[in-house]
Amino acid sequence: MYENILVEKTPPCAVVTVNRPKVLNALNRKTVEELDCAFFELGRDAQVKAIVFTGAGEKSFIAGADINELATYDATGGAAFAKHGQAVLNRIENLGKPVIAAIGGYALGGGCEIAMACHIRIASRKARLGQPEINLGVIPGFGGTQRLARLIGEGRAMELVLTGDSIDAEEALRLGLVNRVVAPEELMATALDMAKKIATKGALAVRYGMEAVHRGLEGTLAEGLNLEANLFGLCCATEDKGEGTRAFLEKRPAKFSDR
Ligand code: CO8
Repeated sequence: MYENILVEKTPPCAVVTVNRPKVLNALNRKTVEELDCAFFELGRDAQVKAIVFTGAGEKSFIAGADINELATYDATGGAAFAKHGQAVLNRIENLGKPVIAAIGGYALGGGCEIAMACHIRIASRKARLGQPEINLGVIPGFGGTQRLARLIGEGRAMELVLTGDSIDAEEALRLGLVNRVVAPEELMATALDMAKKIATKGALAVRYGMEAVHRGLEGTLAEGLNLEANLFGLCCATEDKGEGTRAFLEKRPAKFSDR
């Protein structure tokens, strides 16, 4: 069992909650390790087709890396913790099933970074996002300098990383940092509804769709189009494609088997 996180499975969805509300769900080493194990396990669980990721309490999603631990790192320890965190966030990003961040409050530093490794971000009106590391004399270390620039553009990422200013949910929506802003009481229901909706689709098409969008951004347009065509071809070899097209022609809902 985990000490700092909660994992609730209600197939086809699961909810992962960072559960350290007294420190606004700050990420210490143990929590990062637990997230690594939990997402590894959820990635292999065929019953789970979509995941909602959130933080306990009303005040915070995740207020960053645990500054008590950060204070103790030398160059070697800092690089090791950053690399470990990056590997865990890469695991989330490459899970092959959608992870939806439900951001109820502060998503700062490592919290903003982990939200950016998720595939979709839903924020409550009370959320605040940012990369305040510069105020601590460091820079983002869990991929923030890279994913933020890719999501919102270089100039705007530069401003957030260099000023350390946090922004509210509406500004995050305007910048494309979050997908939607909802009332606080609607946050979990909105995220879960989206997870459930995606879970009704064929898991292979979902995985290939994610891969095409995400990997495609890493190369040229020609490479991305080639990847898309190959993944489209793979979809055409699935039973789900047979079922999806047949169901449409027979005017009934499709029942995908994820094969
Ligand atoms: N780490 C540890 N404890 C924290 C953190 C944190 N990141 N954030 C909040 N807490 C604790 C506070 O110390 C406080 O504890 P206590 O009650 O014992 O005094 C408790 O949570 C409640 O916090 P506040 O009293 O400060 O609550 P406020 O509502 O006044 O303020 C803020 C909320 C604005 C979110 C404020 O707590 C804050 O600024 N927190 C720090 C945010 C931050 O700087 N985050 C970035 C951390 S660095 C980082 O994430 C780098 C990631 C890459 C790491 C690579 C590692 C090498």
